[in-house]
Amino acid sequence: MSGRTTSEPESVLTTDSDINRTVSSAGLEALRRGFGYLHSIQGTHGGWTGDYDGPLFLLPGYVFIHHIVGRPLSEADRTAFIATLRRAQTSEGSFGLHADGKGYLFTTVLNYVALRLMGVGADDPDIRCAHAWIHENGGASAVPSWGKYWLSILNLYSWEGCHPVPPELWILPQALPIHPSRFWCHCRVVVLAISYLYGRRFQAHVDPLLSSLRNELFSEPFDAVDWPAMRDRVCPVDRYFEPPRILRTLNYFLGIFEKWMPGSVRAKALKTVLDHIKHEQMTTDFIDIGPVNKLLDTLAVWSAEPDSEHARKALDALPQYIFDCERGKTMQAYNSSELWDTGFVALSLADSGLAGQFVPMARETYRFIDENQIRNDVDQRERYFRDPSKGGWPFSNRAHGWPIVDCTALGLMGALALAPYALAPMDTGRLLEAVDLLLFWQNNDGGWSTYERQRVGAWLETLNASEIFGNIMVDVSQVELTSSAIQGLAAARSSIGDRFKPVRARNVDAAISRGAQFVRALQRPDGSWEGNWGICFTYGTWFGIWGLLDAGAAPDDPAIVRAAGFLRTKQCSDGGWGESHESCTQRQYVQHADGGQVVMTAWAVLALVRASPEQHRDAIKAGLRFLTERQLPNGDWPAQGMTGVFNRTCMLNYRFYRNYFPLWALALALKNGIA
Ligand code: LAN
Repeated sequence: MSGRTTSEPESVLTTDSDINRTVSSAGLEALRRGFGYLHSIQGTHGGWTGDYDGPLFLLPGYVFIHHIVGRPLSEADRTAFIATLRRAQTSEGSFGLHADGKGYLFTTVLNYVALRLMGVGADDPDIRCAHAWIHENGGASAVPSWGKYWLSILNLYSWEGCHPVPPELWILPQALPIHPSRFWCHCRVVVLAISYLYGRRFQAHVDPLLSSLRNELFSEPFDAVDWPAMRDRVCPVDRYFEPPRILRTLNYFLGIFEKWMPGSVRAKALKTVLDHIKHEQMTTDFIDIGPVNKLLDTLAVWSAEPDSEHARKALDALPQYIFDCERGKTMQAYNSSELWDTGFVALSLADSGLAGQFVPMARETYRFIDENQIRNDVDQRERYFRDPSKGGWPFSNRAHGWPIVDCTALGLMGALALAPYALAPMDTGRLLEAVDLLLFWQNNDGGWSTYERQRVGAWLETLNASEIFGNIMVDVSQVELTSSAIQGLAAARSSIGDRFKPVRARNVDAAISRGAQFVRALQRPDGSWEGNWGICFTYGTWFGIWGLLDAGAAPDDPAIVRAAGFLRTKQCSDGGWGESHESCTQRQYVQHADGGQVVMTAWAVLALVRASPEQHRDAIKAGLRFLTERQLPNGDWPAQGMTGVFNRTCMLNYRFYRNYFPLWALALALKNGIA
């Protein structure tokens, strides 16, 4: 971590090395300005809080709940939400699945209903435009299943039009491979909540506004809709894939089963499901793992016990998902991305060698990481299908409580990197807990998944009934998670390896090399890796390269050479790298229409600078120039396209990616004598 902190003398440029020196002082200046900016917006808790936004199917649910339970939105929220939604509407009247996407029937219907419930009239021009688009696309009866569930809850659809989601799934023997405890946790908790609402056929009371919406949304009269025939009808624009035959067969049998389900079994299953929902709420301080189950769980508990203290707490916690973003006030995709952002600030600051000039910032950053490590497993964790949590780090904050593989690796690396600036450094024992948790999470194939060890084969993905998302059923091993775990374990080995017991030392070595094998096996023939959570091949390839290097691969390892070669072919003429979010959905590299993007340029430079600074010197320099030229006078960078993704189709805006990734790229380049 020895950055160059002396200021460079100004001189007349005569030789190449003079040019390098001047550029490098520009690089250093960009770093100082960039960290200065981050320092100016650091929170009092030591972390960074910003937009974590993108999906357009969240705010409607928030509005629906307030309508259903009769808690009016504040006037300020109502006005702000309406403005945000109007801004999100496309010129043709539709709403995308996410803020940068093409119109979907799903989100157009949900946002239409939300606007109407917030008091926008049927004759409003934006509403009329959305109304026309809905009807041009077949009317609301053809919304995908998630839309069908929401509309049924609002009593704007019939549960008869939905494929069954029986709560009895939860009382099946746990050993069965299709037991929902084996699903990816995000899918599992959404299925949990829907199965409750479906199982008791919860519906809102029809008021005059809902009754009018029944007339507005469908092409035929509401009472004439053939609901069972709608179960498989999905607007083609929204569909991400055709349902496989096995799923259609399963749905058929579930339909029969639903008709014959004895009331006593249903009652027992509903009781179990409600108990699981409450456990999820209590172990997350009523935040819940994500925005969708937060909404549905709140409604489920309210439907069961509207006047309870528990239901009140769940309702009171809803605003934790609301944030005033660059796009307007809206519901976020998580309760925040604070730990994730703070962890990357920690690493980039440490690598810049400038932490000594930003001591209060470094100290507070460390404090946030320290205070947000998860200190305990959840109560009765096995009964509620939970992995251990102790020693892990979450994506947002400790109150949220769900640890994640790469967030744990990042928290661990951040704590190690900034330890010299800590007022009270963490106990090594706590860092070793993180190491052990990472070891626990490794899958049999040598890779790591997102939140949990993989619990069922990838074949279960064929039962993905979402219609609009890919990869939701099974938490399989992935390049980003595997690379992060390798990086975290390798960092721990080199900083606190002397505190490892012999067995832990052996396990860490073995885990890293098995992880590297997994990463190698995942590399595509063109040298790239496909990312799952950032866009897309640029992000995945950065992780692939770093994972292999941290596992001990040499820069001339053929896998590294091929990966760097892939990135080199994607550099734009402006010196930057720019990949479109279409890559994630199409699963092949798509160039961004606007040329270089700050965030992807930073990822590519980060990858190349460690792959081989000498060999890629010119490409790196062009990338750095692209970055420094675009930095704003206040040290920030301008907002550009979406940088994150989930489940292949839905994009996200990680607000601070445009800050710490360029800074980190500059820092590592300077450290390697380029800039
Ligand atoms: C996230 C956010 C963080 C993200 C990383 C840590 C960056 C990643 O490396 C692993 C996966 C993870 C934890 C992740 C998984 C899916 C999430 C939770 C999200 C993208 C945020 C929102 C998304 C969640 C599924 C959205 C709710 C919508 C549903 C379809 C249920």
